[in-house]
Amino acid sequence: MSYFRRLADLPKEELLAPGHRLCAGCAASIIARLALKATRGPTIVVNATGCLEVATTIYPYTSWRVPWVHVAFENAAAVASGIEAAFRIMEKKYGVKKPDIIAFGGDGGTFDIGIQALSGALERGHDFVYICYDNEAYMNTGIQRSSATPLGAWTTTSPAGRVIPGKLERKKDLIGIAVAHGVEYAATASPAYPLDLVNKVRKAIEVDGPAVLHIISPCPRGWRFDPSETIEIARLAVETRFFPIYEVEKGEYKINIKVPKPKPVEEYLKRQGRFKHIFLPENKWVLERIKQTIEENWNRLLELAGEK
Ligand SMILES: Cc1ncc(C[n+]2csc(CCOP(=O)(O)OP(=O)(O)O)c2C)c(N)n1
Repeated sequence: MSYFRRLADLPKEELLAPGHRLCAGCAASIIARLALKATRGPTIVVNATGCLEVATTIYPYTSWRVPWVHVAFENAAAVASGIEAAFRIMEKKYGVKKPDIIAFGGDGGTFDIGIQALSGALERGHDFVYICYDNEAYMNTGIQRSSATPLGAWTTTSPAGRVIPGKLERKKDLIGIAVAHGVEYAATASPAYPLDLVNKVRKAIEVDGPAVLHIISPCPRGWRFDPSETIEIARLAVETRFFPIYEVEKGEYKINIKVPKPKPVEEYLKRQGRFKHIFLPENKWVLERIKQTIEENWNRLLELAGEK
């Protein structure tokens, strides 16, 4: 079910105010703006440290037009759990309306350092939405690799050179991890498909229990592309099957954006300086491995979605 059919149906109100200090072209602000348009209100946002948090709340200013809680790097899901548990009791005792609770974390704060808090919250079944905006590295502290950094990408801690050709490991399957906890709703999204994104956030909010969204968040600084190209890059990630858009509802996988004729992944990789070295003759094998990874992942999803 789609809550919003056209972009014109989205609320005009901006709950993330302009004037924040995120970089030009940063997708995290687009994702946060869109996600807040899906909220029913009242809403409470919990934000793990990372670019989104530090750049929107430089003292004494804030861009958040909803109640917002700063938490440490590792415990966004734990704090969201506590807020939800408190409201559950207040609802029962005093009839207070439970707010929409959204936790935002970067990939470092989600895939790596916040994974235990997230796992605990999902297992306990708290009613909240966890949104990972995935810029595929620890950007706020200077582009260090995370377990969400894709194979072959240059970062400052997976430097491409004579010793290694960028990151040697593959990306972790965050949605698979969420689904393994038995969550009712988990999905991926891209800011290049805003209606799909907003409708998924709304669906995640409406679920009675935890829901996890994994959203690709192109980063001009860390991925090395021009800030004007963010949405194009976010779309190419989908059109090349590099970042498939799918959802899992009560364990059932569904690919939301079919890509029958994928564009060559080179079109995506060549646009980003972080993959520049992949096109050197000695790194041909890395490109081949990237292609193989994409194909394996797509086939895995087709199988899970019963489309094979
Ligand atoms: C326990 C802890 N370790 C390290 C830091 C320093 N730190 C702050 S933000 C950040 C990077 C965050 O990366 P990510 O979650 O991917 O978000 P991004 O900055 O990319 O938006 C780090 C390492 C911290 N605040 N707390």
